[in-house]
Amino acid sequence: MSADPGRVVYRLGMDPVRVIDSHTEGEPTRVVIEGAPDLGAGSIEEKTRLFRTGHNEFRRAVACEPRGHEAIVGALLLEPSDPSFAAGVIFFNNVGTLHMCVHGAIGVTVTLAHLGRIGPGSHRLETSIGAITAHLGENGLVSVENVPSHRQRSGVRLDVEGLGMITGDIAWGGNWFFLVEDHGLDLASTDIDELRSHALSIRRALESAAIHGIHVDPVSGDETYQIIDHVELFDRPTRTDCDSRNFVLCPGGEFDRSPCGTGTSAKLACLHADGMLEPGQPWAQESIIGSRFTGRYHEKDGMIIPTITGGAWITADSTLLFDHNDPFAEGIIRS
Ligand code: PYC
Repeated sequence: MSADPGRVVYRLGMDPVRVIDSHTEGEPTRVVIEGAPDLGAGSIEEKTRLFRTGHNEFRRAVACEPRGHEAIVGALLLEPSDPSFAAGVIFFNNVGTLHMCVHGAIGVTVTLAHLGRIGPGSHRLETSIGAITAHLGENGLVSVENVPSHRQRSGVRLDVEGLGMITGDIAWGGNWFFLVEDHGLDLASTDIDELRSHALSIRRALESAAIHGIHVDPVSGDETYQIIDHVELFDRPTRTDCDSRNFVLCPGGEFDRSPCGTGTSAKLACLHADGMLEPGQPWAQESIIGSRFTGRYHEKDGMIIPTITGGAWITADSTLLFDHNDPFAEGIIRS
């Protein structure tokens, strides 16, 4: 961490930024309501690219300390490209943008309801990797129909410092995941630092072995390598109403307090590929802090479409202020 106290770092024209905070099964979401940078009038893909490449200071100012913290997922609300969407959204965190974030979509949905912009029913959200649908129930629970998900490889052997040889699956659930059952660890909420450190070692081993997710462009068929930036470990559940318990390492090094909606989608894709879960059959995923999502899927074009259900609660409606002389107006960068 560093800052030159004499340096004036306020240079972005960072006007006050109004945010609404919520948590989804323990995992925080910060929705930017006012004060976001102008991303032009292009497509959501173009706006996401502009935000990713040109607005790191804004992203860090909102997501990182001292106004935020490392576990926050931000959601930038945008005018959607057509009125069939309730909103466009870009998800981001302490290190960059996220392809998708299901707990964040649940947080966005309760935030839009809190603002009186939507009521119970189904609402489409536009993201750079496709449309998702959030259903807000009368009971306050939100079900998100996620993007198509699939398992790319199974039985991937990986030599990991501190764990030895492990086996995992690579799956896409809106983000890339390496899913591991045979890690030999107890997923205890008292051991989070140790779990984090092992999950980071797994991610380093994936990088060293040049193991990637492969994105296939649906139109051109072109393949691009994408980093596997989420690691998901599984264990037996402690709750009697769950099928499994997980620990999820997020891209910025934090762990997901919720069971991770894209991670649960990746898990459903693996269960489907192994013939262990039928379409429509519920799967209840417990998080490392004991919260719960339920997931189901239906099949479409050789992939699965997961629907993930959970609750979210508003925690704050606030305005972030940026003093011209604040050396950490653009967030604290951890090196
Ligand atoms: O719920 O998809 C999710 C998610 C991704 C990163 C943190 N939460």
